[in-house]
Amino acid sequence: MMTYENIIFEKDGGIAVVKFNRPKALNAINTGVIADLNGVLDQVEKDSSIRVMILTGEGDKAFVAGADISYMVNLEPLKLREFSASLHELGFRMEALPIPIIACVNGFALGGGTEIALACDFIYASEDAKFGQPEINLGIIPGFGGTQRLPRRVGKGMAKELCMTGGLISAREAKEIGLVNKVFPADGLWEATQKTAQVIASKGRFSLRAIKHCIDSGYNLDLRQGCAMETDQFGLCKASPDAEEGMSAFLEKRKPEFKGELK
Ligand code: DAK
Repeated sequence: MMTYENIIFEKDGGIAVVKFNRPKALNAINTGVIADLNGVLDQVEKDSSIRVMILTGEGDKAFVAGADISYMVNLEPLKLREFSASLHELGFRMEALPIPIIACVNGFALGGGTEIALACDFIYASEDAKFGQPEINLGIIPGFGGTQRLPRRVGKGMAKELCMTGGLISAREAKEIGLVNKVFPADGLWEATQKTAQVIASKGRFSLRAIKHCIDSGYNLDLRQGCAMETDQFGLCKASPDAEEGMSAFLEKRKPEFKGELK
């Protein structure tokens, strides 16, 4: 397994555990983090034994406290634009990954931190996690999807309030607005996330990919086009041995064992 300077990457059965590892800078994102995460995604894409990925932060204080301000402060506008583009490419890559990604938010998830969590499939958070888009306090705007993915998740009004005030919200408030799926006491977050990851890892790879694709791509289509896409993906499931295994297991009153590969 390759090692990275800014990220810890471990495999636990079918689960890839990926930790942002710059705890002294509260795991702020710089070009090194982006390069390392791209390297991890290269590895994960090639390893068919990995069924699900968990993204979290090293240390007990932060998931990611945003883009690295000490890096951004010296960038010319066009370089800053390049930095934003590389982050957007990373977000699209995470969404295109054929396996689910769970954001396990264990502390501050600010600016780019909230945004990278939004590029994951769903978010679990500890009670003391904090979310927000404080870029406006720096005289800039969100540059990694905060004005785009956030309103799609929580609605335009709430997204505007968060981006325009730069205020932080608690994990409970984040759950109330639909940003976070579930909130756990800090010492129970990891176990709960792992448990859900294990449930997902036991499912069929093709079904997981098809669900992710249908929900993400279908969200931007009208209902009829989205349903047409679902119909195709539904039919395609039969191309994977997992469909036969799942239905046979039900009829034979046993637990299914999904082993299908992506075709
Ligand atoms: N960047 C760099 N260093 C950071 C950082 C960050 N975002 N956040 C924290 N640190 C560093 C602190 O500077 C401090 O370093 P030392 O002084 O120890 O060397 C260390 O982490 C511990 O932080 P504090 O001492 O401040 O800890 P506190 O508990 O007092 O406060 C805090 C925690 C999270 C409330 C505070 O650190 C804070 O407000 N941090 C900044 C949060 C923030 O504004 N985040 C948004 C960043 S802007 C774009 C792409 C993406 C984005 C924008 C544009 N394009 C490229 C165009 C996204 C932008 C952002 O994310």
